Amino acid sequence: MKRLSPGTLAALPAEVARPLYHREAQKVGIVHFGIGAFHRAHQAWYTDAALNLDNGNEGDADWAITGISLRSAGVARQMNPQGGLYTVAEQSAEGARLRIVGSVRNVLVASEEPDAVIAAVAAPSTQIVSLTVTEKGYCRSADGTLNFDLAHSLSFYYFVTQGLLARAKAGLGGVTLLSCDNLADNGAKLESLMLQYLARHEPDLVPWFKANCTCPSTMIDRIVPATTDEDRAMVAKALGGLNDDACVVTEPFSQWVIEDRFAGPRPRWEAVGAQLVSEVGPYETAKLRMLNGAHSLLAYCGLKAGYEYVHEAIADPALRQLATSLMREEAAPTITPAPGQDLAAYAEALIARFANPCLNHRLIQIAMDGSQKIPQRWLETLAATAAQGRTCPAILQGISAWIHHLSGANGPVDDPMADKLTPIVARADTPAQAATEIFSANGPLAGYWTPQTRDFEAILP
Ligand code: CS2
Repeated sequence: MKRLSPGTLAALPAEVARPLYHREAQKVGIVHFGIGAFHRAHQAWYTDAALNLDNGNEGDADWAITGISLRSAGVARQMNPQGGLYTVAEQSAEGARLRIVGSVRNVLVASEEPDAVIAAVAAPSTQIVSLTVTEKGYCRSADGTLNFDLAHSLSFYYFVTQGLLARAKAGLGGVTLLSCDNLADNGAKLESLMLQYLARHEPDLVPWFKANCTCPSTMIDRIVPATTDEDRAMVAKALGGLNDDACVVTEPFSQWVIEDRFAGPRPRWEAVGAQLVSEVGPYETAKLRMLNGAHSLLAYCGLKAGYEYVHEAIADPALRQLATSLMREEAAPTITPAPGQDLAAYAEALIARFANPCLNHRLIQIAMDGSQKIPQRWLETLAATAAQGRTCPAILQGISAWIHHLSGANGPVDDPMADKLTPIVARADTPAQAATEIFSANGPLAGYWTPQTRDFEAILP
């Protein structure tokens, strides 16, 4: 079967939207670390729209993206033979809408071509280095500082540093480092971690970095399940029989709130739906504590109840009630909304998004890396609520189900801290005992929240 590529683009069915700009004429303006499904359905999709800007406006120019995979060659093999082209299929009960995205120029595998990655960061046309490396990709220790054993020569820190060093030597300007991961205060965190790395490995670059680079915070939101063979078959059919190995399936909804603090030029993302604001905090906190908090709750409690997908779990009245309580009664009261931000309406919209019957979003996908996700999704809410003299029964039920997950109930535990967490759970007599140890002052998740006995008595057997 033929494959999607620049040469087969003209053969696509007319209803499939495609790039209207001259792809080859664009310079690479963005280098992106972590070119997984999420980036392809989100930032690359916004950038493609900015390059298009077809409402009578001329598109932006020179924002092509070079994607970087740190280790795996899988995405490069999917995308490079297709000239970087891929399909974004938006799926809902109303049907599917397909668009071919053209903003990605190529994918480099850092472990195979490290010099090319450094050269991409150092190229004069590069203005933005963005990241979706997941929570664990930031290589933090339990106390939030940089773990230098993890941040070695195959981490983004190394490649960004080498690229910036070359820029400084060549007398080029700095870049904007744009974290697009689900961390609280992701820009400030990235800046602090980057400075810790530079102070140890390239101290002379610290003043240049401070003077020439910025790290804005972002809130990114779009539900993007891992692509399956069925998804690829559905897309091939809709493309009139062309295979697309790099396609992604997502929901119609998307949101991107970006702190407008760039070191240099940026695409006109605000013209294609992104919100450029001075303060991302309230959006980011609401998204992490409500959407992601409810997601993790549905994942652990849903798996315990025998479900496989998010839409199945949210259809269960008891789990739906639990997710609603977490969002409305536990998380929302800890958030100071921005003007016009309606948290009750947000919770309602989230329930509807979780119920999308056309997205096969696996609970086990959300359940991975719990140790990296739970602090900003649950523990910050628990700590803020405890300070107000209240407790969070829904989140505590989530913690109980997470401990059940750590016992291996849903298969091998996929978490960078599994070697610390699973032995605690294995030797504890009760989930309450395991939780007490995990969150205690010497435990693997110390420092976020200290459970009180009353927290567990009511919930955990
Ligand atoms: C999910 C997120 O996998 C997970 O942990 O909670 O990836 C979620 O789908 C996105 O943050 C939605 O924007």
